[in-house]
Amino acid sequence: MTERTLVLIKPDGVQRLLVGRILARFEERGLRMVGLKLASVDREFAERHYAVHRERPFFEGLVTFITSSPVVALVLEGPNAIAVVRAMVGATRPHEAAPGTIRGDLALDTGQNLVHASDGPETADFELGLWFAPGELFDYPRDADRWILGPER
Ligand code: IDP
Ligand code: MG
Repeated sequence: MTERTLVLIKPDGVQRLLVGRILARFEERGLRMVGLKLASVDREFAERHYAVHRERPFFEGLVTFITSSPVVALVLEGPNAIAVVRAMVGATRPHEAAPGTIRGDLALDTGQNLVHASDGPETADFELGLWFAPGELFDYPRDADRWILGPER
């Protein structure tokens, strides 16, 4: 099933000069980029994005962190994109993230774990709508899809 999912390269990814390498992982996997931008997030927006965590003890720190520098927001599309991207990102706590995942290869701290990725279809819908206007998302054919998704696609 073709899905769309929201990914953020968080402030630590931008500040650590890892944007290109993180984007390359998703691009090489074959996922289609349908939206991409640099964005600066204010407190009110961050609180909406992380609303499900409002009652958590780490909420304040999380909001402060995500507003501390621009982030890269992207929308990726592909078969089972939500699960594929979550698997590529790895476990929330980097010491539990498998080698080969972004967090398992590049991060050590739970608060600074480089990436956000939607965790399910409803979250993805909500987050895409929050971060991107319809006109900022692009539908376009790629010749490589024949080789990435199979001859029927
Ligand atoms: P996820 O990013 O893997 O989906 P969530 O549980 O949705 O993880 O938490 C959102 C973000 O909040 C995490 O990526 C991490 O940056 C931060 N966070 C989660 N748990 C903790 C914690 O126990 N201490 C500090 N920060 C946390
Ligand atoms: Mg989450």
